[in-house]
Amino acid sequence: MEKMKKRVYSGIQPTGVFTLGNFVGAVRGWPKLQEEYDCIYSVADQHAITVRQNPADLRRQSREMVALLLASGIDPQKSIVFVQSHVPAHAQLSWVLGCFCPFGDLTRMHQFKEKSAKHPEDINGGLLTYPILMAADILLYGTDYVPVGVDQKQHVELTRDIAQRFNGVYGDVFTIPDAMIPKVGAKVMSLQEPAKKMSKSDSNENAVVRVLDEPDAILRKFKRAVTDSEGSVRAAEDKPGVTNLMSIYSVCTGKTFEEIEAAFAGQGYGVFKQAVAESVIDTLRPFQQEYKRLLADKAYLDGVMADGAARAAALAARLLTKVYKKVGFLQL
Ligand code: AQP
Repeated sequence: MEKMKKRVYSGIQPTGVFTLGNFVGAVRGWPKLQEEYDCIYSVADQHAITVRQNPADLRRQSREMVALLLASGIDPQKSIVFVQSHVPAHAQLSWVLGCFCPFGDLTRMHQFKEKSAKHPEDINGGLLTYPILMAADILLYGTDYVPVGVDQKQHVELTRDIAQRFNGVYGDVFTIPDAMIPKVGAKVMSLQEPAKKMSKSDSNENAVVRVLDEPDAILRKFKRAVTDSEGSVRAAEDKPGVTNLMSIYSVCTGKTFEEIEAAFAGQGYGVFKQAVAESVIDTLRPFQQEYKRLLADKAYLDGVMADGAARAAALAARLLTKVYKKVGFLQL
């Protein structure tokens, strides 16, 4: 695939308002990449149905997710923003790639294990083959870099394996992508169970800060955040709660861990939690205002989605045709 700039691809599931984890680990970094790279950002509704969704909610949340992405600073003139199910090539390539992915590799994925444990009543095939669809998302566009949180690293590695296996048989069809993981904030943890990542679908609202939460809710959640009994603001493996709050504060203020430790030395967690909450409120304020403005303009959002889908489909069709020819599907 001919490209002027290196290509970036990433996606987010429209499973609800995204969390501070999604924001800090992934979405916040996406707008900055637009100048240097050709960026494609998708609302991954096909991934979302691996867990049962209410159809009306999924539809609404898909449009809202587009507004959330634009509010974060993604410019649909510079980047392609689209909804995954609007470009059928993702599902089409996914089938082919599934035939190049050993079953055992899929059962080893952390996310499959975690989501199977979380939804024992519905361990469906989509939950297992999710990484194949993700590989198709990435490989369809000749992607060089995939900006994601660290929880998705294993899936990007599997994508590389699939691409290399396919290229080994048919020549250089796929670009081999690299994950792009932020140095700080790559895994924001739950405020209530700091050993677990913060997740959109967590049923305990105190554990999750959502990017549209009102300031008083943000303050309340941080005040209730689980820490430890030591009372000193310092990062350590056996202090996951405090370390998590320090990462969040570091991302929101640009301060290093050393600077944070020095600034809060001798002060209790109460003062620190207040400061973390205020830094998050300040970071999210402009984003929240822009989101409200965008969501009021449904026609504009629908136009962005239609334009994005057309541009993505045109790119995807080229690569899919090449793959179909390579594997021997009869061309009419
Ligand atoms: N806690 C996190 N810290 C840092 N990055 C995170 N990401 C997710 N959680 C954290 C990154 O956000 C991007 C989009 O994620 P997703 O919507 O594809 O789904 P996910 O990884 O399954 O996120 P959630 O919030 O846990 O969703 P649900 O609850 O619906 O399953 C990815 O780049 C991810 O790395």
